[in-house]
Amino acid sequence: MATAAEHQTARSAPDQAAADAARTAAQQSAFDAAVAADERIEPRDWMPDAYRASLVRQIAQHAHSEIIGMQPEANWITRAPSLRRKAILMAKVQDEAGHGLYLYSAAETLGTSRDELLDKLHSGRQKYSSIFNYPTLTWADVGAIGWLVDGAAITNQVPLCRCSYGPYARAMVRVCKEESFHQRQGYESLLALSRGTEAQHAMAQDAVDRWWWPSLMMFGPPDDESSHSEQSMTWKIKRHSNDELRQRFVDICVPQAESLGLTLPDPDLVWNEERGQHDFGAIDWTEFWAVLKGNGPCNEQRITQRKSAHDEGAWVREAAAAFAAKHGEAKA
Ligand code: FAQ
Repeated sequence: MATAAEHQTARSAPDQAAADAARTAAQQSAFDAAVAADERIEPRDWMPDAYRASLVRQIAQHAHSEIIGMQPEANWITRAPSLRRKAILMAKVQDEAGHGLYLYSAAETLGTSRDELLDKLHSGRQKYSSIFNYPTLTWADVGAIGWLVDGAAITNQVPLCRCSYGPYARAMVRVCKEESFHQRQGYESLLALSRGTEAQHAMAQDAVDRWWWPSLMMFGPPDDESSHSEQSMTWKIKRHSNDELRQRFVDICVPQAESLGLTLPDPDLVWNEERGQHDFGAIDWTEFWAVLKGNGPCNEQRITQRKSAHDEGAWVREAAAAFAAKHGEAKA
């Protein structure tokens, strides 16, 4: 025979389900209202599971891009042409590591651990930006990365300073300030080459020829093939579509290329008076999807190097953890 308590539980279960549903609906309304009012969502606020998952996906991919992105440029640290250029490049590569740290911390506020995210990067379950699967063949590539890759990153990330998720938006403010310095140093470095000897000018032009199209791909697939854009824009994670930002970037780059005395490798690039924007040639999306699938020129090399850096750095993480534990004990 059922006890009084069991009767009580049986009676209250549907009531409980209704109460839970009402609470979730109220939380969803409060979330929607906060997003609509351009308020920030903070880590302890209620948020839909899909919003949390999409943020973890994007922030993790962004963090991974920052640390994998250290590799192509680090390739030139020991061969920088002067002490000044070397000091600038070392500072830039260190900044990228710092950006990775802010971003992993932002992702951790959503309930994931850094170990889990790195594990997903190393096992290919999370992505990093397609751009870092291209090689840096000459010193001019360092300038082209600064001008074009950091330039594209800023164009994409300035609107992220207004992202609805507070920790991500705040991280972006500092990242953008540093990216701005990176972009300027790249431009200045390319300008020096462009105005240098004939061979230096040719080297700068060759680098721009190789980095231009992959930089346009950084903004992601065209809007009609972008699986996340619509939802991310409704949630105000993204403020503009991939194509809008790509167009903005092209329009910024054209006059800068002219000032640099370099040409952009696109015969279809032309000012469209009616649109008030530049028309530009077709992007090779087959190449983009191939790179995403792991078949770019350097995918394998980047992940192998990342994993070995992680393994070789194990003693540093262990030492830091032991130090923190010792300090904790001493305090206790
Ligand atoms: N590479 O539906 P969408 C930097 C994936 S930081 C690889 O349009 P979404 C600094 C996308 O994840 C550069 N994968 O996706 C630096 C999705 O796959 P999933 C990184 C890409 O998220 C400079 C699928 O395609 N910046 O450069 C790419 O709405 C120099 C469908 O795409 C950021 O991460 C790509 N290019 O829009 C460091 C910025 N594009 O996840 C060192 C933050 C798309 O379903 C040296 N992220 N995919 O498996 C974003 O703004 C967005 O995530 C987009 C993509 C715009 C990248």
